Amino acid sequence: MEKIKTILARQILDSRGNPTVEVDMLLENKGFGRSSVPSGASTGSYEAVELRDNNKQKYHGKSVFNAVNNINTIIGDRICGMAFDSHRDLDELLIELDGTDNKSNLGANALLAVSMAFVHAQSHSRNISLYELLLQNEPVLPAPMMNIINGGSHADNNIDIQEFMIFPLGAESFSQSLQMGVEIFHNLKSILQSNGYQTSIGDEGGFAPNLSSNEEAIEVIMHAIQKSGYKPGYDIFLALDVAASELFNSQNGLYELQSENKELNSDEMINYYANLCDTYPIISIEDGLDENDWDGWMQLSKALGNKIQLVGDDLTVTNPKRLTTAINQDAMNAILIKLNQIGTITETIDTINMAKRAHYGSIISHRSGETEDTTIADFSVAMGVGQIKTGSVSRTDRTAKYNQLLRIEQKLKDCNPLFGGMQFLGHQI
Ligand code: 2PG
Ligand code: MG
Repeated sequence: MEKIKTILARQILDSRGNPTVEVDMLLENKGFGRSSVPSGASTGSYEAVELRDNNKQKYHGKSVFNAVNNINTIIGDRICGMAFDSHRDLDELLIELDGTDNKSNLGANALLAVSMAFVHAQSHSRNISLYELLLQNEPVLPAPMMNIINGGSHADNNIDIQEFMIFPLGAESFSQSLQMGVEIFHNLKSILQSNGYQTSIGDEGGFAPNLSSNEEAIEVIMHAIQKSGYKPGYDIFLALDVAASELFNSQNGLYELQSENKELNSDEMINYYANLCDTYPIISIEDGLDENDWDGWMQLSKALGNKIQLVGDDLTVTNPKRLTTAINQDAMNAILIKLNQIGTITETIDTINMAKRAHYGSIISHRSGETEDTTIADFSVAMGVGQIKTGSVSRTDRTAKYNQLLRIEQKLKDCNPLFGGMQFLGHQI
């Protein structure tokens, strides 16, 4: 193993114009790795801590100079000159250096940037792709969940549900699924225009019109699917991320759907979803209920867990302890995986493997604030989980990941790589 020669962190900007951390790592054999970390808007309260300076005079309190300094001094002083057999060895040292359960000392943003830069440097130094370095079993090109209508805290519109995603499970390859998504996206734009709606976009590159209800968002997407010549429920399925923790009012225990003027308790929310699933080809619902509503999640699983994928995001925050609780309570059947919710590559892989052992699905995910970093594209192929959620098909922070998946698909074409869509349909239906 090569020794780490230098490590240099800096503050850069993310896709929302907020500061974030970037790291360059150089190994003694000139192996080089660069990574930058994303940032959420609808963050779960149990996520690892994203260290911000909170100095209102700078960047509205959002600068990350402390996290950057932690890398350039505390972490750099310790790891430069050392060689690590694997990312696990490095990550364990980072966790020890931080010394807290939630990475609040050095910052999960500091730790993750180093953890990711290390695997990039390793792959460069060995002259292999990142997905090859991290490969668990067989590579699988993931089916993309493409978020073509943005609402909730990712947009300025009135829609409560945060993400309306198309999921082209009927495609035969990743590139075909992307083509379907792009065609539907452009048809959706012209349908919105001809209905007199705005086509400005939200944080994840999807349209963000003001509509009369959440259901109307689904209706226009259904129309766009049909206009593109695809069959809903056969070629294209729908996936929602409700981000219900953002809708939950802890004062009265009710979920507020403002666009529809409704206040619903957990049982009523479950009925609301059951009706939507009866009417539309919805195959996956993420964060259908609040991050603390464990009883509600158990009921939701009983009601819909045999029919669709129920995904924990804020509920489980890529954390093995929260995932263990979910498994023990049978509260969901899939987990959203965000590296910065837990803070190192190794812990993220451990969480995925725990989900696999429980026969849970895993979806590798971006954050609403992203950078040009494409680590999650390679990571999704290497983990073989078959699903990725990385936004709409516009804006470079989102398309950078899809474009990297196209490169990987091209590289793998002679071995006819597995595609997650078929894998998913094999499992679920
Ligand atoms: C989510 C994510 C990504 P954020 O809720 O799943 O789409 O949003 O990064 O704002 O938490
Ligand atoms: Mg979510």
